[in-house]
Amino acid sequence: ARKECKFYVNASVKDFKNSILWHMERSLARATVRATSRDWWLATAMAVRDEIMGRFISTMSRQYKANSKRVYYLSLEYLMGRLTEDTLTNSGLMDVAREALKELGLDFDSIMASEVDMGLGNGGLGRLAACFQDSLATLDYPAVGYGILYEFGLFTQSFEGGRQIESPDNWLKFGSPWDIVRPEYTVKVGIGGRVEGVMSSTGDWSVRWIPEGELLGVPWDVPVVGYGAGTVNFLRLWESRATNELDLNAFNNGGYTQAVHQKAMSETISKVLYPNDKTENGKILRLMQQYFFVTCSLQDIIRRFKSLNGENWDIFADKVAIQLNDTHPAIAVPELMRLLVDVEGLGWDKSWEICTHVFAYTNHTLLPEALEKWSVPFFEKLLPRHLQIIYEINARWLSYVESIYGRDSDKIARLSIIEEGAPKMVRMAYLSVVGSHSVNGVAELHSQLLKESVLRDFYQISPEKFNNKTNGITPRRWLKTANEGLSDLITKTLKSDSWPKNLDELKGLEKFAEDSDFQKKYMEIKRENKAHLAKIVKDLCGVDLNPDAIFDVQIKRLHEYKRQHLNLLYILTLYRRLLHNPDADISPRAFIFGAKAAPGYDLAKNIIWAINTVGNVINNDARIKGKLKVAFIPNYNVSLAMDIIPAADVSEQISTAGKEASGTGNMKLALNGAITMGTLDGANVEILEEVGKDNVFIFGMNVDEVQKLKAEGYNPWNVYNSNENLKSALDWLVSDYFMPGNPTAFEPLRKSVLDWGDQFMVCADYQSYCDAQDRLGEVYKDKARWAKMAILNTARMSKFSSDRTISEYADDIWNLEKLPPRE
Ligand code: 26Q
Repeated sequence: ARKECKFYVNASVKDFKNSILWHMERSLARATVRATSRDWWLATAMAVRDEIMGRFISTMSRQYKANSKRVYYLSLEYLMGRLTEDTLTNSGLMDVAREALKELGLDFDSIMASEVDMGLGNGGLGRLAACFQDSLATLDYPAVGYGILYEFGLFTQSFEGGRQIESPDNWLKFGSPWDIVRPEYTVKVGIGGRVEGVMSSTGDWSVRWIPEGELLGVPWDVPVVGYGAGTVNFLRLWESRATNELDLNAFNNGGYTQAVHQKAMSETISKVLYPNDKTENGKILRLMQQYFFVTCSLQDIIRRFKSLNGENWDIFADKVAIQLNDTHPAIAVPELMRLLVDVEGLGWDKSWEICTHVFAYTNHTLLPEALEKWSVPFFEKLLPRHLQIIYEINARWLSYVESIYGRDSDKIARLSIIEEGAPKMVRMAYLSVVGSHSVNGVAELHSQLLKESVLRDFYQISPEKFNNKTNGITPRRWLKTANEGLSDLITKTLKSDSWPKNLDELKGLEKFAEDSDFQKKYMEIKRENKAHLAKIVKDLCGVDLNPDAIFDVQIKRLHEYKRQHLNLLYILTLYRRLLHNPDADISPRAFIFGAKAAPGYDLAKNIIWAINTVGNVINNDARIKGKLKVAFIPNYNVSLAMDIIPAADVSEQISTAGKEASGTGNMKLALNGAITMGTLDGANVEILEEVGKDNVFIFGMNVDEVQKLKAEGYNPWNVYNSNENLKSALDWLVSDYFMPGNPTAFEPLRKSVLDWGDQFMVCADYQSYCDAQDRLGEVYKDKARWAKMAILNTARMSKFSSDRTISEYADDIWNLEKLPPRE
């Protein structure tokens, strides 16, 4: 029997088409003959929005009536991408919309391309938050995602002479049909000022924060449609605004320009997303962003709790679970204490009990330099009451530590939330661990290393807090929407269209892995996707890619630990080999990159420049007969990912073992039939476990070997001096072959892997990487074998559905029940 999925909204093509035309006239005031692509997209978005609004309202009232527990996800980032296409997929209206636009004589894909990405995130962490929202709604969990409505998302990247140029991403310039303002839930936010002792009516002394300034948080809601539209949850994103009172006071004192200045300052808080995916230390605006969105969200949570339960604080933790997406919202711990102790008048012990039952913390990095710390003087100035509360939390924590270990001053210094030094620093990860009942890593290996390294002392005291939640990705966006060809083949082959909600069904493809007819169909779709990407690459990079070449893809933020430069060294090695022997029988390769560098990360920018420069020379070298191509796609973002991933043959996951917490691009690529070329790092380890060693290429040192070599005293020069190919590649890079007249251009890159100690062991893994890449090139020649590998990757990826991840969070951490529609 054919399995089918229930959809809660329905529309005929005729009605949907009329709705588009209705919006074109009534919402957009446009005659169809004059309508632009953007107009058509907007009218289509409004037509879909109309269809889901009823589901949105019924979800809210269902959750309110049931007074069920909700999870609140606190994240500074949501990398949503475009919303319309995915909403069409999840509401089940995709085919209807396609047909409607076709009948109007329009090309669906080019209309949808008018939507600007919602790029309110840097990379993995922000995209994970977006996938989680999709799964929460799909699984009918009551949930809200809180964040900031940045006016400017992650910068737009372009290249000039191969070098990265950043420009502002003014995504909201013309508004969005997907956000709904809720002025009635506006919240007040204090900042700065001082702390005062006050006598309460009962004669007790208590403490109160008298902020110096005040501003407002205005919430904008973005609907999140679950697959089938049974549940429509929402993101609530805060925008900062100046208060009217503030203006008026200054105005009355004759300070009109001062008042306008104040207003502008208040409104900068939500202006821009910080483009770093490592901690940028000491930016006061960043701390203000964190506090701003945290207090808005907590006040909103408390308002709703009270409207349902009054002051029955005993059940707060039965109604509220709060997940901290890394330490960025960690200020929530002292802020909830302040709201409960100072504002609601609960005692410290009771408040602390509530806090530790409500909060759970997810760690996303082991890199010690990326662990967030804020200076104590900063806190003093911006959040004086919070600093007091943190000191109180720390004092109680350290006396507990002392009750276990005695006066072991070493232990105490290591476990203290305050790091001694000039200035003293608040360790946000420690604050998060102490204030939470759960601490999780994002892949098995990462969670293990957390317990052994950065949080070791905490693990010894509270082992029960620590757990793993291996990341996942939503198959709705990353397979159903992004790869329609493969999705249709899967649906036909499995005779089921419920696999997007039940990804385990993909296992049913295993029995077709060696079926030559299925292999042919599967690889034909891959080839179509490659041809489609080749057009995009031609358009964006001016580079011609041959769809029969191996599409070897590395798409992720640019970081030394991710080792895009190791990939470049192999490209140089292959190029040199081809120059020595232009007739070498190698599988033609297209190396495709997508990566943004943090604007202040010079070495990352140098690597981008090097790849572009080397690529340009290779692409124009007739001697190698097009066997090698390099394309660096500018402005890599979620929408480009949806074009690149379905076209990939090879997925580069080559971080130094122990450095990549999980990775999620690795999962998206494997699901779409790309073979992983990877180290034993992050979730690669689990991908290997799922697909089996014959269906992935593993190379390089593992974590133990990395640690051992470091301990022995690693010297990259020894590798360089004994490896002819490595030496040639690195020397070539600083000759004037690639940069006539400017041979020192890429000296920083070369120095980083030689003179500066090669922190990420590029030289150490170089030979192993080249060998694995050469093996891959040989395997690709056997078409049937390659097809089987690709199919088995798709068939065996079901573990990495974010539905599995979210179910685990709900069961193990949040104790959260589903609340499906009753019909
Ligand atoms: C912090 C303070 C100040 C400014 C910026 C930041 C900041 C912003 C973003 C620090 C880190 C990030 C993002 C980190 C991130 O994306 N980590 C990735 O998370 C993924 C989801 O768990 C993992 O798969 C990746 O392995 C991990 O690198």
